[in-house]
Amino acid sequence: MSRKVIITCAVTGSVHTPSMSPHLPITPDEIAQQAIDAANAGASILHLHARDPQTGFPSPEPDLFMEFLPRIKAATDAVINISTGGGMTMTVKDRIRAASHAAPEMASLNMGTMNFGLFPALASRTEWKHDWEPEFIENSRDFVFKNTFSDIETILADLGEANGTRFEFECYDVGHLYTLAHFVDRGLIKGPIFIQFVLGVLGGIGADPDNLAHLKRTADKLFGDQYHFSVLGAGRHQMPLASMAAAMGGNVRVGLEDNLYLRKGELAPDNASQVRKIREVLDGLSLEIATPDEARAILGLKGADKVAF
Ligand code: KMH
Ligand code: ZN
Repeated sequence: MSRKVIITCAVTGSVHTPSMSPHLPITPDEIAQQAIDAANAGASILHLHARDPQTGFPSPEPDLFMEFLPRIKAATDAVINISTGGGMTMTVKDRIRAASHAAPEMASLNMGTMNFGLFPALASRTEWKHDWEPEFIENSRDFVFKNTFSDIETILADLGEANGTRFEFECYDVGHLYTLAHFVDRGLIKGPIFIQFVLGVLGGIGADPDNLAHLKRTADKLFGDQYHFSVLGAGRHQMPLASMAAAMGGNVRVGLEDNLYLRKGELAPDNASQVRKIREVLDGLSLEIATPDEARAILGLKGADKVAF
């Protein structure tokens, strides 16, 4: 198959809070609609989190996921990827519940314990829709994003072994690639490996071209041609880094989970607008996008008929 670019759209996440953008999808209706629109715009993978519909607080509740997963599946052919990163207040056990219940084709798997600082965002806002928001963001100053070897083993066993779910391996620094290689060496992870290089999170590697080149060079050394990579640049780094990824032979991730803007000073009206924007870049590079079935073939996924929703 000639090279096709997989677009992942991460629709809402758990990093941004409702006051930061009126366009951040919160309710199951909003998440479903924006996910469907993103798929129609060209995203072949939808990376999904849930939120409490009243407050917008990130939620691990499988019942909430089940309010939008079947609707997205009925309306699109896109691959569903359920987060196991969850949100700051969740235990690892909680973070796995939705993916364990729904047995999706894909789930995220974060490859190392780290700091994850959102608190600089406090400086740019004084008014909040919900009381929980400033406290949630401030608490990131003391937050440890826990992804120990034991956590990774649990997720590989409970989701991978048990349900045939495959993973978006989120690597926020070079060491995370060595952790991934460790699990490959133990035979607990088999190809095709899909690595999401995450750049620009406060606590992870910085978002610049040199760092992306170093991540790719390291992955080439560790995994040879047995892997595919995609790139997620946090905030304003999203489009530049996704563009670099595409030019370097990789795949791209966009979506309001990682960046609320379409361009400087202009909030993205929805997720689909970011998908359309990266498609313009891909088109400029004469790159074709992968359909969901092409993404399934590239990543060795089990198929949408084998999920539990
Ligand atoms: N928002 C990303 C930087 C996950 O859901 O597993 C991290 C993420 C984690 O996507
Ligand atoms: Zn996520």
